[in-house]
Amino acid sequence: MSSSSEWVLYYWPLAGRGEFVRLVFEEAGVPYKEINDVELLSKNFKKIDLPPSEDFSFPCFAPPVIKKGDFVLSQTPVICEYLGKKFGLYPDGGEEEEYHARQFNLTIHDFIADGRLAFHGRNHTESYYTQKEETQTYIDFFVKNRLPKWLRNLEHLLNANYGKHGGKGYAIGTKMTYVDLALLHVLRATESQFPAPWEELKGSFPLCREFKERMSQRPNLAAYFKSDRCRPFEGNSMM
Ligand SMILES: N[C@@H](CCC(=O)N[C@@H](CS)C(=O)NCC(=O)O)C(=O)O
Repeated sequence: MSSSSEWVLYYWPLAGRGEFVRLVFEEAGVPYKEINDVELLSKNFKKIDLPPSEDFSFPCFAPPVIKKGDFVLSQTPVICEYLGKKFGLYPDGGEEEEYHARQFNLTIHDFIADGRLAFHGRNHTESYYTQKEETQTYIDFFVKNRLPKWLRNLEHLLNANYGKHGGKGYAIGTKMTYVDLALLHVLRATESQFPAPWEELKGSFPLCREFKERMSQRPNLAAYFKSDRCRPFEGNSMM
């Protein structure tokens, strides 16, 4: 049971997409409780023949899901935007900037989804370990063709914003937003999953590298990364 004033995050007991949401809570310094019970999550989000057992006031397809009182929300980019707005991690430069933030955030989520698919070439709902050999071709293709393209776009986005705002160092506008946290997460996941290409490509993406180092040192985030709340990357799907 959770109290009506408490934020709850439902997610599998791993980093995964849940990490995007955790970073927003952690940077904002807002307490949250996690429910990582695999049986409960499976009942609600895996078994197609059962009605949801947990009290979700609005149907959700898959975790991460957040809940506070009666309010329930899923879809990671939407959750992060919603929490960002609530916790002051939201652009303040007007409507166009808000949409640019959303564009940037969704690009990051496309990158994560593309990377994940490469690890699940035969069946995207089955574990990587059941298709390790078959999917290696997809991983190789991703590393050669897709990874540099995604990173190039992220580098361009940072360059464009830094140029516009005299090198303020954020993804969007002149202040920290939920997009910075999403970008930090995807860059950490990339480095962890693809250490050799990350090293090889370092000359091509200096802004991304500097951004990742700098953001990781923000006090709340640095404390989180050192804490046992922060789970290691799985190493099997860029998450
Ligand atoms: N677009 C959704 C995707 C959610 C998703 O695929 N969640 C995974 C874990 S990262 C899951 O549990 N999927 C269950 C399923 O697709 O059946 C989001 O960004 O939140």
